[in-house]
Amino acid sequence: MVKNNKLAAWLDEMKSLCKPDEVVVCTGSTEEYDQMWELLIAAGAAKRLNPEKRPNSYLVRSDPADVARVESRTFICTRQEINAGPNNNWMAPDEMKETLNGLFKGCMHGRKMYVIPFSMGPIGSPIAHIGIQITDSPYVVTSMHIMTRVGQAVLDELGDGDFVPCVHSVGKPIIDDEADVPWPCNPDNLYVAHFPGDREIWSFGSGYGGNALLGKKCFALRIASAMARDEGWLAEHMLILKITNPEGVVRYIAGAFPSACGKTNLAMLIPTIPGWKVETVGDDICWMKFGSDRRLYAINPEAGFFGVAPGTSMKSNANAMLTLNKDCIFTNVAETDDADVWWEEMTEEPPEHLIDWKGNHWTPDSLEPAAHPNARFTVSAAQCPVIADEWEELAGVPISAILFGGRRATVVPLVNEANNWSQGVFFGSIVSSEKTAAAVGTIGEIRRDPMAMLPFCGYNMADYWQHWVNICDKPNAELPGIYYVNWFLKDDSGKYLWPGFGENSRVLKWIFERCEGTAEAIETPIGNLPRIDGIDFSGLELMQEEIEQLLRVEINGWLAEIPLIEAYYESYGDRVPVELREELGNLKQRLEDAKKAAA
Ligand code: O2Y
Ligand code: MN
Repeated sequence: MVKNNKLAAWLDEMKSLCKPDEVVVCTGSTEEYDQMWELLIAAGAAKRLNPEKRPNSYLVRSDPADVARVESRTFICTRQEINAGPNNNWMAPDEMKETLNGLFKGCMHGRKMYVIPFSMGPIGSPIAHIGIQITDSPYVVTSMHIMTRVGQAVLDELGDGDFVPCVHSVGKPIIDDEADVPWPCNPDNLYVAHFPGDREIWSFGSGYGGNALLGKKCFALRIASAMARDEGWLAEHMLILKITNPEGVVRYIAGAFPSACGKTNLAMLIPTIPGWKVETVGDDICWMKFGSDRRLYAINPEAGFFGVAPGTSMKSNANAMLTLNKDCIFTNVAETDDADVWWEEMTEEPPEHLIDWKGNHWTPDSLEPAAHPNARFTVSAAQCPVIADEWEELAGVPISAILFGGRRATVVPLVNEANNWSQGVFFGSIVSSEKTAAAVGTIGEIRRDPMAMLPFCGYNMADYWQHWVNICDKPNAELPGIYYVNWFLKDDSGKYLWPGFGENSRVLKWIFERCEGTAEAIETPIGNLPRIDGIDFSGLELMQEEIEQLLRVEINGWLAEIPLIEAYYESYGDRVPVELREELGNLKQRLEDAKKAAA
């Protein structure tokens, strides 16, 4: 029952605004989950998969106009535009509230309003926070059951405390008993609006993923990043790994990677080096707060994985595939003739016949992909065969190292250790991927994705960097080491130099041993690199020349990068931390000195 005064008043207000036929407070029970599926099946949005092959699993087809996060309709509503920064779309809070009040008026007519009390993080963790989402989408209820912790236990934990109100509607009231559509949405009036000042989220018009499951990107990153700034912690777009060495020593590593850099694969990596073990704590989001020992402790605020299906296979990510054997939701994948699922690259050969994500017949001769490229699986993290025992530890896990990774064919070496915290923040701020293929010996068009947070930082990116810099002001803080990694270097013929996947464990081993103080590094103008024999490359078919390329300090390449970074910093104006400008200036000086010395 609802005992929280703020919650009771807010629910009354939302009920009067949205005018649902009924209000249902979600319990998080299995019965509730099953009921939602009955509704979705009856509506024609979902289908139960073959229970022999995929027990208790469902296939959902969304409206083809509602298939992904929509950054162009995502807004940060701060009083002053500069506080949202050039990295965000901005609208003044009053103006946005007026627009939303108009859109939400009567928007749940003919539908039920589900009230979802959810915890981001294990219930009761000092690092966790609570949200309440209202929604008119049963699909959102099922997904929130998997992706967060839902129900009465959350309300009990909340007591009279504060929560983040998350208002969601698919934006399609049912008027005059008209027939409903299988996947109601309103893409022409889409808004995903964040109010960091009031710590509120309002989303209208989409039922899909990051637009609609408001605990994920909206709360756990955009609103939480602003909360973290105000309260001295970090809300990051990072995976969390547990690594155990052959002697049984354990360390935890967090890592930020932009999309399409194999983040979920790294989170579930199967190491190729004997005796080493890698387990998963989280695959997408990481909240870190200081513990009483002044170390940063991390939790995965989510309870499930919402992963991209296409490209996932026993070869690329066996642990993800094994996670998906039962109790899953698949959205916009293809359906096989025996009522199972398929997506591109799941098997080497595609089936002879499928029903594609739009519900049409599909054969290997079809011109369109069978699954939508952003087709997703939703599954409980507890089902992952390599989930770490302590993944729900209330205190979190102590982080020893932070990885920042991009996708660069040249210039950025396989691994580079920051000399200190501010150089590490500098690395995070310049993380980049090539948008276009680079011609041999050139740099392709570069897209910066600082800390992999470009679409997810809930305030001005330059202020966010300052917050990162300031983290080291905590007296006697024992901060993690910071490492810039790049799995995507190519040789002159355009072939990847590094095999990636499980072999990334070799780089993790070096980082682990740096944390232990047992591995050596060479100080270079760009940071601390492994010696040429510092990484265990044994058993890999790498030539000496290739190893040298992987660990090379490309003085000219970095010098060419300096004006690009200067221009990029300029685009964030005078709020860029002086510490980062100094890092850039010092890097330039060291590179010029090294060039002179080599001449
Ligand atoms: O397209 C969406 O709605 C989801 S985007 C997403 C989902 C899971 C993990 N990461 C992401 C992302 O865009 O980083
Ligand atoms: Mn993500």
